[in-house]
Amino acid sequence: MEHTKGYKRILVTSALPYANGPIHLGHLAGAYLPADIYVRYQRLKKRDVIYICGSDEHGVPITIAAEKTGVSPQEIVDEFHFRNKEAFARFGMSFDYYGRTSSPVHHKTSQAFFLKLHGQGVFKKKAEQQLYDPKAGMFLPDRYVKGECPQCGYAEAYGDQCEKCGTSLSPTELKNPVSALTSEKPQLKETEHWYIPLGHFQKQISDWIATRHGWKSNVLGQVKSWLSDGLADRAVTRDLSWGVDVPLPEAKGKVLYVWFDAPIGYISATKEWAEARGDPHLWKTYWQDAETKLVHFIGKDNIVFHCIMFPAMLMAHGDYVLPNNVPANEFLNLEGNKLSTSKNYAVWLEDYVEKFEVDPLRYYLATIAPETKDSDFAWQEYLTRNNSELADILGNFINRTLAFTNKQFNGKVPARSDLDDLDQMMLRAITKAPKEIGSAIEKVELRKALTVFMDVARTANKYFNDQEPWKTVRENPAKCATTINICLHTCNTLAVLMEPVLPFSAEKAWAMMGHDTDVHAQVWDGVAKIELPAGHQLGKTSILFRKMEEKEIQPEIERLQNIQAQLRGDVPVEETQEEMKISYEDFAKIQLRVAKVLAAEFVPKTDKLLKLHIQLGTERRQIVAGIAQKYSPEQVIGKKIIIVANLQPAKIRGIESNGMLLAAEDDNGNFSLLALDKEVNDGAAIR
Ligand code: B3M
Ligand code: ZN
Repeated sequence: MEHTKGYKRILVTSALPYANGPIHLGHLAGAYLPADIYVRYQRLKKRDVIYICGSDEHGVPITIAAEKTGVSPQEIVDEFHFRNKEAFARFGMSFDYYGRTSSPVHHKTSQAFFLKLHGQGVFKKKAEQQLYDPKAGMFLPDRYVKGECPQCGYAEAYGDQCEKCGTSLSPTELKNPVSALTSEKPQLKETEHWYIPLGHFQKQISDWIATRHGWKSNVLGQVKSWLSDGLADRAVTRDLSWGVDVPLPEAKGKVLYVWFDAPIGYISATKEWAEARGDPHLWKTYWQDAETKLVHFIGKDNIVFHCIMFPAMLMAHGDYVLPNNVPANEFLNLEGNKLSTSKNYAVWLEDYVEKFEVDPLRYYLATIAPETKDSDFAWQEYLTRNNSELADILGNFINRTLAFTNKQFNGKVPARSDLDDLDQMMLRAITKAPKEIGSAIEKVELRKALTVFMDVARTANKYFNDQEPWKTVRENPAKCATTINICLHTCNTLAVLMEPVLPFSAEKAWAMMGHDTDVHAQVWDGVAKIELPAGHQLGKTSILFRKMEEKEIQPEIERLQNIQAQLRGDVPVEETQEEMKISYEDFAKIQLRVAKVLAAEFVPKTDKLLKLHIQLGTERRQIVAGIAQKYSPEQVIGKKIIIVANLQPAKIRGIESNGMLLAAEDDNGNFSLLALDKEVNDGAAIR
């Protein structure tokens, strides 16, 4: 990677996550944690750096999520924008600004961008035949067409891919296609779209890529393969109702393609950041001054957009800087299997932060960052890394040093006198650490940075052992004082050097060293030189890293194993039950019971869901039911209903549901709750 030399400021972005679902560990390891570590380091280096991110709120993924839950796209993005923003904050993500692409500034900015390119004659307008749903009155995105896979015959293949055999498809290849919205047979209908002819930028992109020294080989590999295939025209508009309207009178009902507007979101968010700082023009220096180093952190599936499509847009526009680096990461697997959002095979950040500490996760994820190839998250290894590295090496060194100082020196820094070889060696190790760790972070080699960091703590533990201060305290007090002085000096340095990766522990350690200043505002280069004056009073000592127990992670491991067992078919899954006969034992596992509805209310911002408080004999529970379009709260209060009582608790739109009610629905949409024929007490079992 090119060094920051020669640049006046750094603009760092992380991919804007789609606001259609929560953040999981795969996201963090790919595009977010590495960027946060990089940015925190740059701040300690006292460089002018800003870190921009936000929600990607357009695109078919959002409309699909909206349809699935029966709410509007706006409700979906409102929910996940704030949930994700909050989860990121709890994880210590230090964005300078977290925007959203539904904002008016973004709509204006991306429309102006489109118009500038349009005015310069950059786009090609092409008419073509696309699938149209006459009943829904709309053109169908690829994902909205279903039909038979031409490869394997699977009947439920999507217009962009068959989920059974994995083949990429185009919707016109499907046999017997139907609209996923209405089940109508789609018709071919002509529509017009604007295309960016990427081929026109082929030479400019290739020449620019050739100057990108130090880029990661996985990134260059992908880019070069796209280039050697030859760049094709890409549509930048879509026939959809959700998105940024195409700002042309003849483009009614059309919106910008999400991959056209989303990267412009980096620019709009920077504008909003500048506005919020009361310096509305400040964004321009970050985007338009050649002395800005622009770095995009992304996952590997976004490479083509950040290394070809967006740069081509920026080149065409002409006013903007191009990315200096795009350190894309490979993927993170989970317990040896691919992460899957739809199968719930993931560790969700918002769940994690409810149960565990943040820094051990940041540490473990950074040590397994998928920098050059896919890597694997395993709970057992997470525990081991926490216990044997954070607790036993780093935490142990700091805690034993502080405990010793408290006991033998009343919590005050003892004076240093003559230095022996071991003292010199320890001082050399911490003096060179900032530079070594720093140059690894500069190259976004986080695994290496952490290895060097942990080695300093290892060296420090060995130094403590070899100097045997518990003996010299009696035999040679001056030597003991020198040893402890150097150990404290080392703790002080480690407190700052851990900040990019372990920001919460850094705060704690810094306070334990007796500082009332801000650890996040220290100077990376100077930290090893800070003198702790003899007599300096340390702060209150507490355990820096708690050891974790197996039983804390066991439920997490079991949850993931259960999902895998279901996917393998060892345990029946919902989707396949339709065609499947089940044994009596399986049936007997389901506990059906009578429940009385005590209270009912609409779930805010949805039109399908009711939240019910129910009585089951002596027990009270809450369930969420998708019946709001058929029953009002008043109609169900006081009723006796039938529920599945031993379903695993689930969160529906953030609300805990402890059971599922039963209802019948026919093909005409007639809908009825299951009711009892005679009076029976609530809580009664159904057999
Ligand atoms: N939302 C895709 C993704 O989350 C997309 C990134 C946009 S970055 C401008 O993978
Ligand atoms: Zn197939």
